[in-house]
Amino acid sequence: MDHSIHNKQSPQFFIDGVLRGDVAVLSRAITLTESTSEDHKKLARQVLEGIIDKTGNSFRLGITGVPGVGKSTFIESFGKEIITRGHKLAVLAVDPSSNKSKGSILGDKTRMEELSVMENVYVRPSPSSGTLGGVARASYETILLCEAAGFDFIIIETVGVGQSEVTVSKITDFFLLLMLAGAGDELQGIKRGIMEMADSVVITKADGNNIQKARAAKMQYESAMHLLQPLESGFTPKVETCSSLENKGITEVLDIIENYRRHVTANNFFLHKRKQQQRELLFNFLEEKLKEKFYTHPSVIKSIKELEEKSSEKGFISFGLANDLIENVFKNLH
Ligand SMILES: Nc1nc2c(ncn2[C@@H]2O[C@H](COP(=O)(O)OP(=O)(O)O)[C@@H](O)[C@H]2O)c(=O)[nH]1
Ligand SMILES: [Mg+2]
Repeated sequence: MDHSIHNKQSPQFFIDGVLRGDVAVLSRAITLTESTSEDHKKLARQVLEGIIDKTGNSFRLGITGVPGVGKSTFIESFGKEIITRGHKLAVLAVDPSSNKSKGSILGDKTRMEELSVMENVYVRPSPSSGTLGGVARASYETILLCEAAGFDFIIIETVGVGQSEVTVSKITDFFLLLMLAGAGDELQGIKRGIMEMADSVVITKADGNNIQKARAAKMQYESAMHLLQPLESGFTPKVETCSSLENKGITEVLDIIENYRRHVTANNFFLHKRKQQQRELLFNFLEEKLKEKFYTHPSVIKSIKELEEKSSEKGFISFGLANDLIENVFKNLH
């Protein structure tokens, strides 16, 4: 990330640049939304307000799977197919490894060398540090900016460890889970919950000696997915195998996603889900802010300390006093 830029420009400079599809300005606008400086935050808010009418018109695809499963390689190959079908593609990589050592896990292909230099493609690493709500908000705002800049297909790559994939599933229209054949669910860190969130599964690296294993895995996952609850979308999750290196199974995956898109557009689930997501993001944000404001307020810190002392004197927690503390905070609200 380029910290040397100084954002002395007016909100209109960013708004015009983003709407023009100028990726240099787009990148700077995204950096603003990620900034912790109050000036930048204010500017970012003005920019977002200025572009919001031009957002929403895209398909947002979340891709997850353990490190090394082949997400970045898949996106290289899959992204080219998306471009061939006439889309403008933005790829946001939520990759914790990119911050740390440049030497990466299992030959990581985060940079997507070929795809990132293609016309109509924009590749951007996203921040993966900070609170879940923070990552969700920053990624969501990045999506909005990319949409305003004319990108109508957005891919978010996330690592299937920890909670980041849950976050990503909350800001995307379709959630694709990549799996390795024969690695065992436990080894892949994939919990049942993640499978339940997946709109479809792709078994990667179905090439060479791995083809048979991949086919067997496909059948296993197909039957496993049948045991799960039907999805709210009314769409039956599909399982596909692919080889990103040999470019096999890639168009099939895009066909699945386009079928899904037609399906949820026809039954209105597409908009319904986006509205639900917006509501959830809003409440997550409010909860996080509320907590932060509360626990960092000097008089709350003081009151809590007193509360702890009184509770230990009495030998029990005084919920009454805790309640008074909250009531005091809200006393002045009308
Ligand atoms: N044989 C084979 N190897 C692959 C395929 N896709 C990815 N790989 C390799 O798997 C390793 C990890 O890939 P990468 O895309 O960085 O995985 P990510 O961590 O999930 O993003 C790299 O060495 C890739 O070359 C594939 O389709 N076939
Ligand atoms: Mg990767």
